[in-house]
Amino acid sequence: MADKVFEIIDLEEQRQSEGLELIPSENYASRDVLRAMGSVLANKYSEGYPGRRYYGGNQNVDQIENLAIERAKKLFHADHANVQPHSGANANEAVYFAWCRPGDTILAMALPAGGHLTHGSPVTRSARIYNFVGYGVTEDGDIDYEELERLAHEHKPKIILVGYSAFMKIPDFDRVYKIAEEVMKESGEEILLMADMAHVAGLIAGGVHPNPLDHGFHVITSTTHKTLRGPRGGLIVSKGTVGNPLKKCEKALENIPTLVDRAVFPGTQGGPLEHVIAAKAVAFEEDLQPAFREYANMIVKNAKVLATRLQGLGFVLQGGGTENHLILVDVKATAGIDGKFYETALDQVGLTLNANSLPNDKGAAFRPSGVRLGTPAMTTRGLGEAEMTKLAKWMKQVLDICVEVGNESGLDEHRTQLEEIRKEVKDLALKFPIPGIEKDS
Ligand code: DSN
Repeated sequence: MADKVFEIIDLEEQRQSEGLELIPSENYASRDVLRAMGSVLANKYSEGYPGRRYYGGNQNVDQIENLAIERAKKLFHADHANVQPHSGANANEAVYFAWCRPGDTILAMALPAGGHLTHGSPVTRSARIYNFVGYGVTEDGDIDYEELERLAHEHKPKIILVGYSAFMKIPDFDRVYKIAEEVMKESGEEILLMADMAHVAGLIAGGVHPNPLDHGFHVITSTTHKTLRGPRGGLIVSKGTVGNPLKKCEKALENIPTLVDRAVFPGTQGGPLEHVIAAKAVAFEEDLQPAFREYANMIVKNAKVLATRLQGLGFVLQGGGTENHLILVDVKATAGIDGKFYETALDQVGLTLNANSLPNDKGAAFRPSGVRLGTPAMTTRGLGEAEMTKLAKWMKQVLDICVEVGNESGLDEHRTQLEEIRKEVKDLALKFPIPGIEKDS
């Protein structure tokens, strides 16, 4: 008899197929990516790096990891890639560890402004070890560069970090580079310019978003499962001289590749997940194809159309719209309800997104005033302008129901109407099968 786990996986496959995934950090990996992840590579230990392992039997694994490294370098115009981080959080942790001592200052976007937990939120390990100083965003949703500049001069950080999980503008990497240069002149100390591009890495790879490494940044961290459409995992790419990771090297920006390698293993991780690294290699090859450039372009196009349609229906959007894949709706300002209630109601019709805090949000962390959504997953399924229009219409219908009933328990009064919308969502979703789980005909 099949394990219960597989029954539940089937249910999840059905949920994904019949609903529309609007969470901007999720996507659908291809069947080849899934196949590599479920391979015998999962059986292997390979601590170390290609050609320098602490275990025997790595002749095949070495080839795979080298492929992943070479493809990642090509995607991001990098001198070096480390494909071993288990996640984006681990990738960030490794870069901090590579460059900072405990107590050193890191200047990063504050969490309430759209930054990520691992950029120094007080509840994380990183905040206990390093001294994070947070910059914010302006009224129109852009990075507050004046504040960033003032804080950089005041605190002389060891790292300036540009990265976020709820930000809709294209960062001005040149401006941050210039700020760092001025501060370095004052202090005589090198500053590491780090970009956490987890959300937009696929847009960079697809040529529709600037690449921080082309604008003087030294290192990019990322996840591999968001817009890059690979397996769940992390990645670090950098500029500099690639040295022997088994040997100590001087702390200098030029040595960032080696410092990063040493910080990933043995600094912060043990055995790499070579089945996941194989899946990263497969995804990176897919990302290098011309079709991926079209995909990246379409993600942004869809996001802009969706933002415009939502605004046309009265939705208030943080920052007035989007320049990337991500939209932040101010649900409170739009309809006087909180983001969690709206998220719950949308879930009932098969539209999955997440409640999210807005800059300077007065709502509780679990009941913030906004919701965050995006187009990477829907674009993978092939949805376009016409479907974005339908989606905005459903979102408005559900919002109106929420306003009428006032809270979650009231949703039952509109069960029939919600089920009708759910059926429309399902009918549309099934017309756009998920590439990785399409059945053979
Ligand atoms: N949890 C991710 C997101 O949803 O943005 C960031 O790592």
